[in-house]
Formats: sequence, structure tokens, C-alpha cells
Amino acid sequence: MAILDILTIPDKLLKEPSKPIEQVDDDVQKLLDNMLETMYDAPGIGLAAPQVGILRRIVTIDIGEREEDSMQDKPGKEPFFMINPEIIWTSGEPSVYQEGCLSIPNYYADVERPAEIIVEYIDRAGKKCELKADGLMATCVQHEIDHLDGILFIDHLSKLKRDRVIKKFTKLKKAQTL
Ligand code: GNR
Ligand code: NI
Repeated sequence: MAILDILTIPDKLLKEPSKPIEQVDDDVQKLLDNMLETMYDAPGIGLAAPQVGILRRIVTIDIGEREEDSMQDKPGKEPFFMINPEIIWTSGEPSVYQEGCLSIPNYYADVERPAEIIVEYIDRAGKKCELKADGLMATCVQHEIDHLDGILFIDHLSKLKRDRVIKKFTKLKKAQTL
């Protein structure tokens, strides 16, 4: 397994739509495993393939609580591998979560999304699955599917807030490459 580099804004790959997977083969499984390891290492509760520069519709999620220090190299409680995920139902009820993103380090803001969803996806074994989710899981699935469509959580904020964040990260990157 390997830890992959996570792209940060304003990388233009993060704004591109990702292509569906046609067949769950060894390469896809290998990518899923590397993404999970990268996500745990970050650490994050979700990761979408475009965040590691691969424009395919693949995400890993684990919202399970992990123990501190001594258990850090142990996997989380419940890893999900989702291939070609699609939201097929959302509740009318909205919910607000403070979101963060590994591609926008150390920035957090409230985002409103449907509180409950049903997501259809293909799992690591190539099996078609359906999952009803609420709470943090529902938020995370929606956040990850947004990535597959080139949408970031800051795209749900006001233009003023979004432009401010992008400007800050653009400056930061310029300073780093000097
Ligand atoms: O680690 C993450 N935490 C998080 C918190 C609230 C809502 C969404 C997320 S996803 C994020 C990891 C990430 O950037 N996934 O794309
Ligand atoms: Ni993200």
C-alpha cells in the first residue's frame, strides 16, 4: 500500500468532473486500498479520488472513531468503499454541519445539506449496494460525491467567503514555491 499526495486548492483538477468506473478490477481495488491508507494517515473521514489527482468516481469513507496515539496505525471502525456512488433519495429536512476538507486544510465552515439520504454504489467486491445514511455519514457521502462533480464545500458558501478562502490559499502556495 502507499500514501498518496493530496491536492489542495486552487489545484484545477479539484474543479473537474470524474469519470465512472466500468469494471472493478485489480487496479481499482489497489487505488481504493491506497486511498483508505491515505485517508487514515491524513487523518480524514472521507477521501475522493480527484483529491489524489485521479478523475474517477471512487470514494473511501470511515466516520468511525479511532483511538488516540497507540492505536493510530489501526484501521477505523467501518471503512466504506464506494464506486460510482449516486444519491437516489434525499429527505426534505435540512441539517447543518461544520465541514472541513483535506484539500482546504485548517478551514471550517457550516454547510446545509439534506439530513438523510439513500446512496446507491458499487462496493470493493463489485457488488451493487444501497445505504440509508443520516448525521455525519449523510454529510460525508454528499461532500465526497460533490468532489466527483468538481464541487468543493466552499462552493456552498457565499461568493465573498469563497473568494476570500481561495485568495488565501493562492497566496500561501505562491509563498511556498518561491
Ligand atoms: O475529514 C473530513 N472531515 C469532514 C468533516 C465534516 C464534513 C465533511 C468532512 S470530509 C473531510 C475529508 C475530505 O476532505 N473529504 O473529501
Ligand atoms: Ni473534501
